[in-house]
Amino acid sequence: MTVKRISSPHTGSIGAFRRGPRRALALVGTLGVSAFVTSCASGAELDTMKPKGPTADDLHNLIVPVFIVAGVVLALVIGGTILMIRKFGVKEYTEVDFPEQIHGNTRLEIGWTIVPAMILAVVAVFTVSVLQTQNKYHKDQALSVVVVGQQWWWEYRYYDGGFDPAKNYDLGIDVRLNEIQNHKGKTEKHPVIVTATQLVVPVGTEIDLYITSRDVNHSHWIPALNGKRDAIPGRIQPWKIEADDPGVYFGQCTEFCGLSHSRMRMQVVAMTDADFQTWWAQQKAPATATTPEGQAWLDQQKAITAGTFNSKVDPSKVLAAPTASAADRGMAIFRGQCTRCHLATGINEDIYTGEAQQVSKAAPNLTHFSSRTTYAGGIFNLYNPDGTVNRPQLEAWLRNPPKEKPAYAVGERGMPNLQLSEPQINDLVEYLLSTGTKPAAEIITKTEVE
Ligand code: HEC
Ligand SMILES: [Cu+2]
Repeated sequence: MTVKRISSPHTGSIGAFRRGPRRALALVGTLGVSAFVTSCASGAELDTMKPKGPTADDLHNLIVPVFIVAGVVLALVIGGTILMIRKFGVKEYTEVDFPEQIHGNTRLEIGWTIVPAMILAVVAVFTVSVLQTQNKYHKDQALSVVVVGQQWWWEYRYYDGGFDPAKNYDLGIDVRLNEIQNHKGKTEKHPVIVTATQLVVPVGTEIDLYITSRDVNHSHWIPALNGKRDAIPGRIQPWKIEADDPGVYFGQCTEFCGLSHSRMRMQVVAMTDADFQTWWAQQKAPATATTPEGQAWLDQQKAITAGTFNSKVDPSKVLAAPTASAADRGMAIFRGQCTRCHLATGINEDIYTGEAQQVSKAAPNLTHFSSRTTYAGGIFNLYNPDGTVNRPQLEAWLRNPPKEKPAYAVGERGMPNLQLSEPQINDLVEYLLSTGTKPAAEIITKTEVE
């Protein structure tokens, strides 16, 4: 009776093994092949196995030998199991087949404890050494970028002469960062360039990144250039990237962060040093109106804000908003309708409060918007592959943003529908297109998203 009770659960499992070595093999094979095929899909933007810079190379050089060792172990275990089944499996189970019950084999047990421990120890030596290089920073490096995640886009803040979280803090737009930093003994430092979605870097240079978030947890990941780094509100996490060659490297937020998490993408655009210097100079320059009429109006508006021109004292001298140029009409609409969220240096810094009407207190900086090729978390193309402007998409975005990209707009997460009229949309599009230099054709085609 007792024997039966012990043996009956075994009957099932032995039976399954006996029936299925071929089937098990087929299953393992299919899974393996499909994993291999999907991981090697050609042109996959987020391919983790194609490093394009020294930091990513370090990771690759670690992961490949570890995979090989793991593969050998897997082969031994699976092979051993199949061998056992073949050698000791029985066709028809009878109680006589029940194997002799033994307990303990000191040599074997010590062996299978020591061998894996040694394998792991060797892997640990290499892992720790790679971690050490990954975490080594050039303090006060020339180019540092503070990376801020928010629902659902990435901001890149460039600091000239380096950013050191131990020494610097940033007033104004960085309200959320300030709250978390202890100001004592720190100097105020402002970024010279603020941009969104596209991180432009020179090739062959290690770029220090300081990653944080203004709302919930996100994770910054450019697989060709380095691994993932979490963006956590209240923390600044150091990271770094370096690209060997000019090109475009795609990324994606990899920490679930709400409704449009999958639409929180980004791209690193790596340029030659000369191209980067040109980009840098263009980005640093403030935006201007496109005609003297528009600029005169803009200057007067700023004088009114500054209190150097009193419109009540001199009502006859008050200039009417520009009418001739669509871009300048759009600029005037921008100052009126968009300032509660967006900053465009040169256009509305006098009236921008530094706190966008958002949970994150930030919206993308639009100073040189048309020098980027994708927007709204890198899901839309500003230009078509032939270099012409993708106007219908930009118009659709201004017409009803939450329809184009799901957002909890009433909860101040994402751009709301501003009920703009068609003429307003037209003027705003012209204005937005006048804000920057169109990137090189190659960048346009390489950053193209589906
Ligand atoms: C209540 C805040 C708010 C207002 C007002 C607002 N926006 Fe936005 N806007 C946002 C947010 C937030 C985003 C980022 C949306 C995303 O990527 O999910 C955004 C994104 C954009 C983008 C894409 C920028 C990029 O690089 O991704 C453009 C262009 C834009 N807004 C134009 C405008 C214009 C023009 C106006 C005024 C008519 C305006 N916005 C008013 C909050 C606002
Ligand atoms: Cu995110």
